[in-house]
Amino acid sequence: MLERIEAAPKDAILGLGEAFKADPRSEKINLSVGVYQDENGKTPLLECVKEAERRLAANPTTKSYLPISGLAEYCKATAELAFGAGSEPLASKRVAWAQTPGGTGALRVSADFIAGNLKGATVWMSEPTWPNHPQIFNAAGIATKTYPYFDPPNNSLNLAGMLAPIEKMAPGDVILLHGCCHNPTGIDPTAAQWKQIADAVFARGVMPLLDFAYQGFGDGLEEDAVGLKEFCRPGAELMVCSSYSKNFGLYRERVGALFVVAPTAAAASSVQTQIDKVIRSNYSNPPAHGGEVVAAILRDADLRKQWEGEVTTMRNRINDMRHALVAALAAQDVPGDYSFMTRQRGMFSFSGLTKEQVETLRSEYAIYIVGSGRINVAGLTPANIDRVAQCIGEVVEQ
Ligand code: PLP
Ligand code: TYF
Repeated sequence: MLERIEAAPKDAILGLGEAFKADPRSEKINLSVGVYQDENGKTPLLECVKEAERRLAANPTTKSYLPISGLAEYCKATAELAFGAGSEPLASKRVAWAQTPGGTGALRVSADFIAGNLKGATVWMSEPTWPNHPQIFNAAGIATKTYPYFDPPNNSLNLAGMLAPIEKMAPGDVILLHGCCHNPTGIDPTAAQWKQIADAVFARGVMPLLDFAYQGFGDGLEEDAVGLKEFCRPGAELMVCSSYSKNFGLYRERVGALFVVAPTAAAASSVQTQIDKVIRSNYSNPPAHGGEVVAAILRDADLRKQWEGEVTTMRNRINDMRHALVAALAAQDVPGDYSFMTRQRGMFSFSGLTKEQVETLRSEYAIYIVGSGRINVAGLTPANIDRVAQCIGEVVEQ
C-alpha cells in the first residue's frame, strides 16, 4: 500500500531553513524563518524564562494530566494580557478558552470548532497571508477565500480593497485577521482603520478571528492589542488565537491559547464544551511546561516586569535593524526608496524583491529570504547588515 504514496512538497518556509542548514558556504545569512535572533545571531532563552524554570524545578509538583482546556490560571493571565484585565468580555464571563500547543494549535482547534459548529462557514484570509493559514483550515475541511490586503505601489494597507469584499461575505462566514505585525507584509491597520474594519465586519454578521502571534513586537504589549480591543464590543462575538512562541521565545515548548468570545455567559459555557470535545479527539490536553512557565512569569510582579523589559529589547532591536537596513541600502546607493520599511511592524519586512531576485540572493550570495520577498528583520545584525544591503543592491541592479 505505502509504496504508492507520493512525497508531499516541503513547507515553503521550513524547507528554506533546511536548505540553509545544508548550505556549506560560510558567508550564508538566514533571513527566512520567523525566529528572533539577538545581535549575535542567537535565539535567546529569556532571563525571565530561565528564572521561572529554576523556580519550577526547585518545587516540582506533578506530571499528571492537565484538564482538556489546560491550566486555568494560564488561560486567565493570557486572556487578561490580550483583552485587558478589566475588559467587558472577561467581566461578563463571555470567554471560552483553551491552552493550546502553540498558536498553530489554537488555529487548528478553532478550525475544528468552526467545522463542527459553524457549518458551511467560509474562512476569508488576507492576500497575502501566512502560508500555513489556508493549510490549517483546509485540513479541517473548511473552504477558504481571500480578500485584498496589500497595496504594492504604496507599500500600504489596501483598506478599500479589504472592506469591499466584506459586503459580499455570507453572514456567518469568518474573517481571519492578523491582530498585529501582519505576516508577511508588516503592515497593520491604524486604530481608526481597525474601527472601520470592525464596523464593516459586525454590520455584515461576519465572525472575526484574530491571529495574535506577535503581541509586543509591533509598538508595545498594550498598543498591539488596539485592533483586538476594537472587536470587544458589548455582546459581540469573536475568536482569538494567541501565541507565546515569539514574545516569550518559547517556540519549541508550544505555548498558545484559543479564546472564543460568545454573546452571553450561557453561550460561552456551551462553546467551552464544544472546544473541549474538539481537543479531546485531537491531542486530549496540552503540554504543561510552557504554560506553567508563562503563568509563573505573568503572576509574579518582578518576573513580569523583567519579561516586559525583554520584549522591549527584542522589539527595539528589530526596529533599530529596520532603520539600519534602510540607511545601509541608501549608503550603498541602491536604487529606490526603501523608507517604507521603517513603517512596517513586527518581525518581517515585505521588501518588494521579486522571486527571481530572491532566488539570486540565495544561489549567488547565500542570503536566504522567503520567495514572497519577506525578510526576517530579526535575522539582521550589525555584523551582517552591510553585506545584506550590498547584495540586495547587486540583485536589484542586475
Ligand atoms: N500565526 C502567524 C501569522 C505566525 O507567523 C505564527 C508563527 O510564525 C503563528 C501563527 C504560530 O506560531 P506557533 O504555532 O509557533 O505559536
Ligand atoms: O516564518 C514563518 O512565517 C513561520 C515560522 O512551527 C514557524 O512559518 C515555524 C515553525 C512553526 C511555526 C511557525
